[in-house]
Amino acid sequence: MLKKVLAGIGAGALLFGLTACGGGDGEGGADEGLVVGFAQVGAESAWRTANSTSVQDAAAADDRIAELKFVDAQQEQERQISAIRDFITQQVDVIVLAPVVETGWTDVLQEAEDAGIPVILADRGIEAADEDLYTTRLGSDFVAEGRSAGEWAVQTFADDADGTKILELQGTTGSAPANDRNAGFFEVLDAEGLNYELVDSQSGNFTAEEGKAVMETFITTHALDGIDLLYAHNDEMGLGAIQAIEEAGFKPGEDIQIIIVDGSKAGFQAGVDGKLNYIVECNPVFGEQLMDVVVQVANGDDVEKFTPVEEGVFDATQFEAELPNRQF
Ligand code: GYE
Repeated sequence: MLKKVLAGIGAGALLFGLTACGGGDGEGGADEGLVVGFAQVGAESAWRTANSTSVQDAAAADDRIAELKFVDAQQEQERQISAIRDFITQQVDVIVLAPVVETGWTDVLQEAEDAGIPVILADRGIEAADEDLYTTRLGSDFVAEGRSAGEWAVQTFADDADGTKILELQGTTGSAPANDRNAGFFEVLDAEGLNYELVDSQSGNFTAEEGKAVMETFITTHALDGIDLLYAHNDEMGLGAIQAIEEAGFKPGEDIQIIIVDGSKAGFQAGVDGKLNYIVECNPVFGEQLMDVVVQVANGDDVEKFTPVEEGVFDATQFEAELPNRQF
C-alpha cells in the first residue's frame, strides 16, 4: 500500500532510504507490495483490449501489487525490448511479457536474468530454445485451438468428394498463436485424411483492416466460387473478411463457411446473424490468475512451466445462447 503512494513520488522515495521499490531481489516486498512491469502486445483486437483491462483491473484490486507499469508496444517487438530494458533499469520485482513474436528474445531476457528479475510470459509463448529464460507461461494452448478448428472442418467437410478448398487468414507473422493455430489445424486435417486444398494463406496481422484487405486480394486472385472454408486466426480478421465477402456480393457463412478464433461479442453477433459457422474460444480474462502467478514467482515458489487457460468451442446451435455470456 505504501508503495502505491511512493510510486508517484518516484526517485524521491529513495532519499528517505525506502528502497523497497523493487530491486529485483526476489524478496517481493511483502509489506509494500510488488512492482510489476507488463510489456503488452498492443491494442489490435477486442481480445487484446479485454486482456489489458483484465490485467490492469486485477493489479489495481490486488493489495499484493503496489504498481503495474503498463506498456502498449503497438505490435512492435522493438518497443517491447525497450520496455523490458526500462523495467530492468527501474528494478521492478517481476516482468510480465506478452511477446509479439516467438523469436529474438534471447539477449533481453538474459539481461533480465542477469539483473535477477524473473520474467513471466502472459498469453503468447516464445521459441523453445529460450525456455530457460522465463519462469512460466500463463495463456492459451494455441495448438489445441487449431486442432479444435481442424476437427470441425473435418466433420463438416468429410463428404466433400471433390476436395475442400480452404483460405487461411493467419495472425501476425512469427507470433505463437499464428504458428500454432496453423500447425494444430493442418495436423488434424492431415491426420484425419481430409481431402483438401489450401488455396491461399496470408497474414492479416490480427486486425480487421488487414484481414479485410487480404480477403479482397484473395477474392481478386481466386474468386470465391468453389471456395468452401475460410479459417481466420482471430475475430477481427474474420469480421474484416466478412465485409469484403459481402462487398463482393457473396453471403458469408453460406457461400463460404467461416471459422474464427477468440469469441468476442462482435464475433458471436456475426454468428447469430448467420455470417460465420464456428467459433473457437480464446479467453483473455486471466488477470486475477496472473496476479497469483506474479506473487508466487516473486516469492520463489515452484510453478508449472505452462498453465493453460480454459476455453471452449461453439457451433451455430450455440451462438445465440452464448452471446449474453461473452465478456469482451
Ligand atoms: O487471438 C488475437 C490477438 O495472442 C491470443 O492476439 C492472442 C491473440 C488473439 O490479437 O485476437
